[in-house]
Amino acid sequence: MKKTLLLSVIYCFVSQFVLAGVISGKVDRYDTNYQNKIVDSKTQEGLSNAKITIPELHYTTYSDKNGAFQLNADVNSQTVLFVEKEGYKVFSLTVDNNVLKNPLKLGIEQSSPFDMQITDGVIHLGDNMFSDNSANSGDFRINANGHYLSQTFKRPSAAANQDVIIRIGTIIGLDTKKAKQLGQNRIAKVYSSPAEVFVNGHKVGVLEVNGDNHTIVVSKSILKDTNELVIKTGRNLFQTEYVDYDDIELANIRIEVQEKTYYARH
Ligand SMILES: [Ca+2]
Repeated sequence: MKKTLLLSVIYCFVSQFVLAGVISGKVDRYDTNYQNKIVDSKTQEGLSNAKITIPELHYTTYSDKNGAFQLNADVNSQTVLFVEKEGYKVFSLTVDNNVLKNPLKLGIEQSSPFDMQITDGVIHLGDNMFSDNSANSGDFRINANGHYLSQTFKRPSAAANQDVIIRIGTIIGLDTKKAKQLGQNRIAKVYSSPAEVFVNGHKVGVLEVNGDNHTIVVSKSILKDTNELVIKTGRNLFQTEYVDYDDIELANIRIEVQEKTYYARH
């Protein structure tokens, strides 16, 4: 049941991509050979020497000359798997034992000169107080760095007069009403407000659902040469005695230029 939900979430994000006409973060089942594989998302060719990590487990491995890799990691609850390779965008995926039980074929996308990776590793926001039934609480081994993330970024030169995209590779642990409705946590009654995303003090989006590859468009009208991105985690709406921040994990945040527009103009 859990696997079905998870895969639905993954497929849901993949379909969003197809709809948006963006080729990125593709994940599908690899049925012909029971081995995990890293491929180029365009050519489908296996990619050698890609680095596969699960930071919370201190696990690292590399793909072989055919792009194949084995994962001998025990992932009891959801955590972030990264794939990194020179010349490719950092790829991240929510995994657990159910996901890893079946072979994964992960398509990674060639990097664009306009992308700016602005976070490294896994960032935990919150207060380290969470229910065992919270979405994916089991893997919260990183102490919270506070209830918000603040990061500055330069406006990409290719986006002098256009919107940019904030791409959040992976989100785990949101206990919002929507996450609860989707069966992403098992808390009986309570839920939290969504995480909020601000650029230069303007609210540009909210994060309500766990999963991979969230995108938020930032209007050129609020962009400056140097910008501040702030992501604030939500708070438990049923705790009035004190503030209980939603403990969440974010990974793989980058700023992207809408390349189609860029290439169309040049
Ligand atoms: Ca909390």
